[in-house]
Order: sequence, then structure tokens, then C-alpha cells
Amino acid sequence: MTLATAEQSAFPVSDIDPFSKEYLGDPYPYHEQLREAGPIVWLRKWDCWATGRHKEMNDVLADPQTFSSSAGIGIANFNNEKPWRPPSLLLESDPPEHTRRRAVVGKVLSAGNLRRLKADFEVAAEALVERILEKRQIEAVRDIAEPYILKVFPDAVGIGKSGRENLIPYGSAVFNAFGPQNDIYRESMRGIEPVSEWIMSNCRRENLRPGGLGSEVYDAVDTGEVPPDEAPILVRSFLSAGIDTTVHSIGNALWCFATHPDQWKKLCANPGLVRSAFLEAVRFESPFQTYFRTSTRDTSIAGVPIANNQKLFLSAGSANRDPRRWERPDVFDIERQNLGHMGFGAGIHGCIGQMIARLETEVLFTAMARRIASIAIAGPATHRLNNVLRGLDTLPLTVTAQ
Ligand code: OVV
Repeated sequence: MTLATAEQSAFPVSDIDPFSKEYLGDPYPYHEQLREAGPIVWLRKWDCWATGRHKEMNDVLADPQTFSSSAGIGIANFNNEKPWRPPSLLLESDPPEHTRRRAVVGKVLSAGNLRRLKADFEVAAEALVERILEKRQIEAVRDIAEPYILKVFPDAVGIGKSGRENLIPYGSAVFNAFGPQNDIYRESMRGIEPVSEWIMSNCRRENLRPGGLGSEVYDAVDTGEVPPDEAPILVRSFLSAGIDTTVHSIGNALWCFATHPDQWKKLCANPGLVRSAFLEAVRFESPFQTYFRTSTRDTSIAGVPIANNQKLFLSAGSANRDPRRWERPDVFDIERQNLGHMGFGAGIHGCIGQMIARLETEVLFTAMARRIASIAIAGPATHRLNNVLRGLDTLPLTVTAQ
């Protein structure tokens, strides 16, 4: 990285490319450079602003009027560029439309509404734990994270059993498309058309099981709360945001535990820690690392003038390790006070699916902690590179019964 001198500009300039393979493979040293360069930094490679600090990220997310989502939350600016798919009606929208839609989907995904799913998640988790204890040598992404989520989440939404494997490449494409059109993006877009068609077909009312979460969105059409043409795109948000994020959160959490055996022991001894343990894993290795906002007027951040219609890169992964906000930020500690981390975002767009994500993972880790005494790394863990996600492609583990 080069820092411009004060004579050249009144703000730091960086040559970091947050979408390069080097950065994505190990973002943490780059995060530190970004944070230490200043509260707000100009990224020369992509001609956009960036912040890696918790306070500035939080301030930006708290002001959605000035820092809008409707021009896209990726690097593409929908004011100037055509989106690759019709924009999300939740994620890529602003008040007042966003507020109305979020209220409906928020009710569908509320903790109270999800309570009746818990028993189903427990059955799936118990069966999975049984299988992995028989195997003992496992690859945690294919043996735990993917099969668990591909069972419980589509079951909850109410989609059919066949073709669920499409959900993984679809999610990869959705998240890669928040980055630039680099090799990683192009690779994940190859052959995406039939995958997208499968997704959209599963968002139609006649293909959603009555009583499932997807069908509840259509119930809101009947009461007049949701316009009929919005319903399939709202269901699409479940299938876009609910898979890769949670698959990665499970893989990343297992990696955290495998590399911090004392923390796994602590969880086994006190299963009541499962809630804070999962939150800590999402702080420490945040699945959804990166997104953008777009300025809607001339403004400033930390005294640096920001012009209208500028993209602003926000690094949740970095904010979650910002030493200005966290004591010993690089320590994975399931007992730490981790409220206020950016792993689920913040403000009006804060993760609406976090209740179901937490229910899924808390049930899984509770079942595992009851039966599994230790989790050890048994081979090279490799990352599945994505422009904005952090998650594993392979995680070989040896598990030992209690
Ligand atoms: C949070 C998130 C990620 C990806 C897609 C969506 C949301 C969506 O609403 O489609």
C-alpha cells in the first residue's frame, strides 16, 4: 500500500484491492493497513471510498438517507450500471419501500414465528451428529455445514427436495456479484442461467409448501400488505441470503473451535454459552465481509469531503477486529461481550434472517457439544474465495465422542 503524502491529498490513498485473491485468501493484514491508514481511505484501484473502522462503518449504516442502498450494495452503481438481476426489494432498497417490505418479512422471520421450527432443526442436527460420530474422519463443509443447511433451511422455506444443490452456486453468484467483474465473478457466473431459473421457479406460490416461510410471504399478498409482483422477489431474498451465509458461519465456527480446543471444552462444559459462542464466531470470522453504500448528496466523513453518488466500501470483517472497539480483537473468546459487532450489519438493513440463522446454528452446536468431546484439524483447511464472503471450501476434521 502507498499512502499519499499530505501535500498530495488531504486523505489517505491506498492501492489495496479488496477483491484480489491475495486479500480474499487472508484479509486480516490488509484490514489492519486499511484501518491504520485513516478513518476514511480512497481506494485507487476501484475509485471508491473505504472504511475499515467500526465507528465510521456504524455511522454510515446509521444514516441510510445519506448512504443509500438502492444504487446497489455492491461495487456496481445502479445509477450508472444495469444490475445483473432485478435488485433485491429488501437489501437494495431505501425507505419508504424498504420499511414496508421489511415489516412483513420481519414478521415472517420473527423469533416467535420460528419457534415451531426448532423441533425439526433438532431432529436434523441429532441425525447429523450420529452420522459424523460414526465416520469420525469428516470434511466439515460437505459432511456438516452444507447438508445441514440444505436440509433445514429449504424445508423451513417450504421448497421441494429436488435441485437443492442449485442453492450453493446461486448464493456464490449473488455474493460474487457484489464485487467487480473479476475472474472470481466470471467463474461463478458461468452456467448460472439454469440455476437462476430453478431459483425463480421455486419462488412461485404454487411451488411453496403451505405453512412454510415462503408461503407466509404470499399470505401477506392476500391481506394486501405485499403487492403480488413483489412476493416472488421477496422469497428470492430467502434463497439468496439464507444459504452461503449460514453454511460459512458453521464452517468458520467449526474452524474456530478446532483451532481453539479450550473454547470447545468450555462450550461442552457450559452449553448455555452457545448463543454467545456463535455470535463470537461471526465476529471473529464474519461470513459476509464486505458491502457498499452510495452517497446521495455531498457530505463528509471524519472531515473528509465525500461527493454525491460515490461508492463507499465498508468492511465488516475489519470493523469486527478494530482495536478501537474491541479488546484483544484477534482473540476468539466465546465469553466475550460481543454485542454490537458488524457480522449482521447494523441499522435499518441489519440482518433480518439472524433469528433463523441463530436458531439453526444454536441447535446444531448444542447437539454437537452434547456428544462430541473434541474437534481437531485433520488436514488442510482451504477457503472458497468469494468477492465478499469469507468461508471454507474444505475443513478436514477428526471428531471424538464424549
Ligand atoms: C443480505 C443479502 C445478501 C444477498 C442477497 C440478499 C440479501 C437479497 O435480499 O436478495
